Amino acid sequence: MPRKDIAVQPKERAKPKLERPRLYKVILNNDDYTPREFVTIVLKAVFRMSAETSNRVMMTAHKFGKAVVVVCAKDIAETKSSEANDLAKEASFPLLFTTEPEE
Ligand code: TYC
Repeated sequence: MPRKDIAVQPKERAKPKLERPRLYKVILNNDDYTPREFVTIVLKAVFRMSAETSNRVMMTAHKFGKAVVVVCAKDIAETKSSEANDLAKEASFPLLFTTEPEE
């Protein structure tokens, strides 16, 4: 039989809820010099995009100034972005990928 003289306290949460780690966007920035084909080559090689997707993302940056390439964990965003920037540097193009936290 449950005792009526003892107030039962709700159990403290054993596992405090963890904040989800913030996600990061990799941004493709437009410039006037990098050939369109080179941009799509980098998108396919580094971000494993299909020809169709890489062309769509490249054209978005070309028309609007920038395009979101991928949203992922910070370390992956930074690694992919530097890999892509390294390819651009090797080829002496000013193509630039940047990362920023998602709102
Ligand atoms: N604007 C470049 C050109 O006309 C092509 C380009 C597209 C460059 C997207 C960068 O992120 C970029 N050759």
